[in-house]
Amino acid sequence: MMNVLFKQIDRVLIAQLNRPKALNALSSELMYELLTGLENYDADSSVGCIIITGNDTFFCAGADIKEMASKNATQMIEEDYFNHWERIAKLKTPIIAAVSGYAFGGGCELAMMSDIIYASENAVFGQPEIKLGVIPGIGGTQRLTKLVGKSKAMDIILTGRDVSAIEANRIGLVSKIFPQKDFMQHVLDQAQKVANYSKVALKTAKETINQSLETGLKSGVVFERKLFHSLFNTPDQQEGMQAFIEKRIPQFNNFN
Ligand code: DAK
Repeated sequence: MMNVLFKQIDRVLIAQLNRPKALNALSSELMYELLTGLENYDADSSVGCIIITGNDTFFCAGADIKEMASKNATQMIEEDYFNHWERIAKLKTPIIAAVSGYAFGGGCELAMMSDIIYASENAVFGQPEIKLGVIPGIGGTQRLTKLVGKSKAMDIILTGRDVSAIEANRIGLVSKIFPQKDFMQHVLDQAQKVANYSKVALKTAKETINQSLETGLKSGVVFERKLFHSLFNTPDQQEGMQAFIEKRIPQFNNFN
């Protein structure tokens, strides 16, 4: 069985985790399929936005505990376990995590590696690794802290408690909550909106926002301005501004 189902709707690529018997736990096989699939679509100019999702009741219950359980530290270090997952964070196309139901451990971390997290009303987030005698290992301690601040991150990671969609939205983990009914349609509408903009502008915006997490304000603003200037060398800038002046919808280069 395929662990990930890929489906393209217009300019939006939907990657649906599909390992229902293990609540979409992230086995090596599943991650291999997800990573290679996403990297291929990332390079495809017909894809302007990616959605990663699960199903109505679970997004993903985390790294595969059964696969990890018997490993020792030597194996983990030798394999540099989880290191390759960072390839998701390197993708240039905007990624939306559409979370309905559980997003625990690596599932929550996968969502945080995405650019936007939309949650259904029934979404539940958590980093329960502490209950297993470990800590988040796919960026959770770092990304959660950057998103919600030290105090909340400590509370969530040290207690391993559940975080409801409402709380996740309030503390800035989630971008927006949509009703459970027609959740995917709401997400798709947002994704279509993003996907129809200029891809080069989208990639540049994503890169610039991510840079703000790595750099101070002054150099970050310089970085932004340089990329802003460089966009004036793109046909999409010409088209976008000309269309505004002529009061028509822009036809970005994506549609070649
Ligand atoms: N891995 C493997 N199988 C899982 C799983 C997981 N994460 N989560 C659920 N399953 C499996 C269950 O074992 C069960 O399989 P069978 O018994 O039917 O064979 C099936 O999915 C259905 O699960 P439940 O029967 O438990 O379903 P419930 O609805 O009762 O409960 C639940 C749902 C999500 C509350 C519960 O399944 C649960 O608590 N799951 C574990 C959630 C969790 O702890 N996630 C964090 C995973 S650990 C590191 C290395 C590793 C890590 C960190 C650092 N370093 C290298 C530094 C760990 C990372 C993680 O993500």
